[in-house]
Amino acid sequence: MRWLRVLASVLTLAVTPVFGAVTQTVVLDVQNMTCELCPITVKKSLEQVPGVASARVDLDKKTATVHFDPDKAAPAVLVKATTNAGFPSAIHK
Ligand SMILES: [Cu+2]
Repeated sequence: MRWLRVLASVLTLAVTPVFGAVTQTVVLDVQNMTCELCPITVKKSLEQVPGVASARVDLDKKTATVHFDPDKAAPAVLVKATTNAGFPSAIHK
C-alpha cells in the first residue's frame, strides 16, 4: 500500500496552495491623519475591504501597511477605501 501513501502526499502538495495564505503587502501614504483616533478610522476602513488580512497604520510616518489577498483586493481598492473614509492615500513609492 505504499503507492497509496505516495498518492496521498502528491494530493496534499497539489491542494496546499489553495489553503496557503497568499498575501501581498502594500504601503500607502495617508493624508489628513491629525490625531490618535485617525489611524483607527483608517485601519477600520482598510480592514473592511474584502481580502484584507490586516492593516497597520503609523501616525508618525503617515503610512498604512496593508496585507491582502491579491485575488480579492488590489491597491487601488485600498486607496479608495481610505479616501472614502476621509483620508486620501496613495501608494508609497
Ligand atoms: Cu483624528
